[in-house]
Amino acid sequence: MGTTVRIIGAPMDYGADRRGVDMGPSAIRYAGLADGLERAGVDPVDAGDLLMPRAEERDPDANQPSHGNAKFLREVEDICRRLSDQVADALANGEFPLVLGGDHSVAIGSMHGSARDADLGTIWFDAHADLNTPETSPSGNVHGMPLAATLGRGMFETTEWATAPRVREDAIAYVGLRSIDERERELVRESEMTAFTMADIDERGMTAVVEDALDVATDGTDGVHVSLDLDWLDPKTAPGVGTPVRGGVTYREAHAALETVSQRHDADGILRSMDVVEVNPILDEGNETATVAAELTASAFGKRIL
Ligand code: B3U
Ligand code: MN
Ligand code: MN
Repeated sequence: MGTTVRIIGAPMDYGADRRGVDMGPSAIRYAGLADGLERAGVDPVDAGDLLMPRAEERDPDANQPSHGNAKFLREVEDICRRLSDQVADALANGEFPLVLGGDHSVAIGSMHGSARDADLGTIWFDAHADLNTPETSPSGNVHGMPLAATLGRGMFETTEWATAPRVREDAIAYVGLRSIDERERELVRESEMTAFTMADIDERGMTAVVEDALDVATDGTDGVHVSLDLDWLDPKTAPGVGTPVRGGVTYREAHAALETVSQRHDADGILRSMDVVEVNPILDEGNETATVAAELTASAFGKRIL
């Protein structure tokens, strides 16, 4: 029997300005996620989507002033609490939790659940650093803050639903950074995280960079969380995202990266949880971004050309 992968849909769009990312889970499923996973040799089980109220029915500023400019933080909290429970339940059942976003604020819940009973390493495939605090965020969008929330930075210091003490800061590796805000840059520099930028990928090649990222994420940890933000890819390959940044990862580099993760998993069983986020079907062209998301997920679970 192969690994059972529990697909958990988190159609969260409270963390981003542009509506439509709530349709991400449906689009990724429609693009053939389950088939791809089966062909990769794992058994997908679909847990459906977490229910969430429409953003229009909520007041984005209801949580102020306790959390500065962080919009919809009460709604994000409610969803992340439920998501954390689902991820922890899947792991307790011996299943692998695969979370489909939604915007990247869902990672707060998935990492919180994954790190309840394990010291967690993390690989963050993203154009952005997602380390803003409510104090530093230029947008107030929580999808630019998940790592700060998880690490308890700034106003998140007392946010017990978000902060996951067993997420090891020194075992977080960024891969593919190319858009960091002014004040966020200081936070990244001062942190214990390892940042591999697009410049590192240009210089050394994707496979070598991801091998190093895996070394960081597995050093002294019990397992690795992979967080895949589709804006990591170049907008020509993945146009259906809310905050595209040009100069991103190519289709082939992306597959090489996820295959490298999968090979390490085959050898050492390192993977523990994963999220696939920021697919926005409204902004997409012919469901291309969701298709790439489904394909890359299958690569992560071991789908090979031969
Ligand atoms: N750093 C900016 C933009 C951003 C972060 N994550 C995404 N966009 N997807 C911010 O709003 O924090
Ligand atoms: Mn992100
Ligand atoms: Mn991003």
